[in-house]
Order: sequence, then C-alpha cells, then structure tokens
Amino acid sequence: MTNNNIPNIVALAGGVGGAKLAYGLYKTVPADKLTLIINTGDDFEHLGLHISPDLDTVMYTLAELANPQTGWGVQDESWGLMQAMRRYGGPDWFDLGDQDLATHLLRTEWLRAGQSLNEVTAELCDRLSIGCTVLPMSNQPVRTLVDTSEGILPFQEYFVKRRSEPMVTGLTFAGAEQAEPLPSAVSTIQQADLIIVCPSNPLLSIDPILAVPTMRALLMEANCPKVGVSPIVGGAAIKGPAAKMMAELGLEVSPVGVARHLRDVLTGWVIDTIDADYTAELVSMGLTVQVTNTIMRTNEDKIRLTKEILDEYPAFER
Ligand code: FO1
Repeated sequence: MTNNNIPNIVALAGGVGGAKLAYGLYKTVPADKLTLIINTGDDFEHLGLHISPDLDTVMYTLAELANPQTGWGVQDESWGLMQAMRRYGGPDWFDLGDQDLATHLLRTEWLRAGQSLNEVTAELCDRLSIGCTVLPMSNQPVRTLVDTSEGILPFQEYFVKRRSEPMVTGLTFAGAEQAEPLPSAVSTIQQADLIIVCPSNPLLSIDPILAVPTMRALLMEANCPKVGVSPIVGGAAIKGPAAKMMAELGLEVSPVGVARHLRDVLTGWVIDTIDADYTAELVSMGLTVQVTNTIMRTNEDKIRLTKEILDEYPAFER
C-alpha cells in the first residue's frame, strides 16, 4: 500500500484524556497523515506569560516528556520557581514547573515578536521532534469563562484555583464568534478520511473547538466517518470534572448524554464494555457503536485502543 492510500486522520483533543488517544494515534499512524486540533479555550495570561495548557499537554505527551502522575506538565520537574514565588508571597495557585516555564517563556517571547500561536506551536513541536501536525483550534484568542454559583470565573480560576468546586450554570467561549480555524485545519478537515473526537471533557475541551463557527460547520459537513470515544465510563469521568459539570448543566451523565451533546459532529461512538447496555440507545440515535475497553492507563493501552478503533475504519482508497 502506498502512503497515499493511508487515510488522513484528524483528531480533536483537549487535556489529559485527549492527549492519551492522541499519543496512541501518533504511535500508530504515519506522522504525515495525522493532524491534531487542540483546544485553546483554557489558555490564559499568568504572570505575564501566555500559557496554553492543552497544547502543552499534547506536546509533552507526544514527546514522552509528560508527568505521568498528573498527565500535565513535565516529568522529573523541579519547582524552584514556585518556591521563590512563595517566598515573595506571589501568586502560587497555578503550579509552573521550572522546565515547563521554558515553554511559556519562549511561547510568550515569540508571540510578542509577532508570530502566530500556530507558528509558535509548530516551532515548539519541531524542537521536540514531534512529527505530526499539532494545530491550535484558532490563532485568535478564545477564552472559556465558567458561569458559577460564585459568579463568572476565568477557566483556570474555576478549574485550578477553585478546584472545580463552584456549581456550574453555564459556559461562555469569549471570542469564539470572531475566531477562525487555521487555513491548514480547514483543508485538512475537508480532505480527512476519518475524524476522531478524543475522550476529552466535552464541555471544556471539545465545545470550545466547536464554538469556532467555521470549525463546527466544517466538521458537520465532513463526509467521512467521525468517531468519538466516550470520556464518561460507568457513570463517571475518567479524570476531571466532566461528570459533575454535566450533571449541574442538566445533561445525562452517560455515554449517551455525551453522544447526544456532540451528535451533530459524530457518526460513530466508542463506549466502554461496562457501558455496553447503552448500545441499543446509541444505535437508535443513528450512531455506529463500538464497545471495547476504553481505559488507557499505559502507553500499550493507548495504542491498543487506537488500533481497535482504526480496525473498524480500515484504510480505503480515496
Ligand atoms: N492543573 C492543576 O490542577 N493545577 C495546576 O497547578 C496546574 C498547572 C499547570 C501548568 C501548566 C500546564 O500546562 C497545565 C497545568 N495544569 C494544572 C493543568 C491544566 O489546568 C488543565 O489540565 C487543563 O487546562 C484542562 O485540560
């Protein structure tokens, strides 16, 4: 088979859960056939630095640099910056490791010099020898704001400072209406043979991507299989506040609830064996359903799940 017959795969991803399947894809698919489109709604300015947590989580994961305990940040990290920050009584609610800091410093410097977020991301990926294409969902700023029982909180203040404790009443993706996808994302989606929605938080990681108007339209129009992996397994989120937030927003906390939420950009849905009883309901929604072990603890798990998904969508002549 020539490389031209290998499908072009586009995957949408956000934080730690998304990065796991992104890793599986990266290790399974030829790098020039894989484009990852990453949520930037979590980005923020902190201590004068531009921080892009989801881009960094994916980048570190692909480069085998990620902290295995947290899933975000760099492994074997040192925390001299945070110690010095505490000595000054400076803001210490957001943990910036010393190695991680280099990423934020370079990104901020290059953005200030006039490069786009996409150019900066490509440069960082290149220097970490990441072969596939990693694209921010937009070069324009989109910021997730969380409406809560304590008022409107910028995303990282809700998620990290307030540990996702306040009750969520709504979400806003400020700037999304004016944001546009990268031209390369547009053409790659139009030529995609398979689109994968990684098991990221649907409300915090996938919705901001879909809030970019052209992006949602492109994904809806894409005439290829569009398969997502449920981030809700056995009534709970694998990691993070997805289940709590879904319940607070009145969504059913199940693979069906997530599939319903993302229905217009899906043709297929992968659920865990423990949730097999939802199959009939998902099929009645018009979805192709795959039931398998979706828990990804090890790198082998990530690759196994990826291969199982790709086996259902075999390479086909374009
Ligand atoms: N998450 C935390 O829970 N606490 C932190 O102090 C923290 C710091 C941090 C620094 C850099 C980075 O890239 C990510 C970091 N995260 C931290 C994770 C981040 O808040 C979330 O993973 C995402 O924004 C949600 O996907």
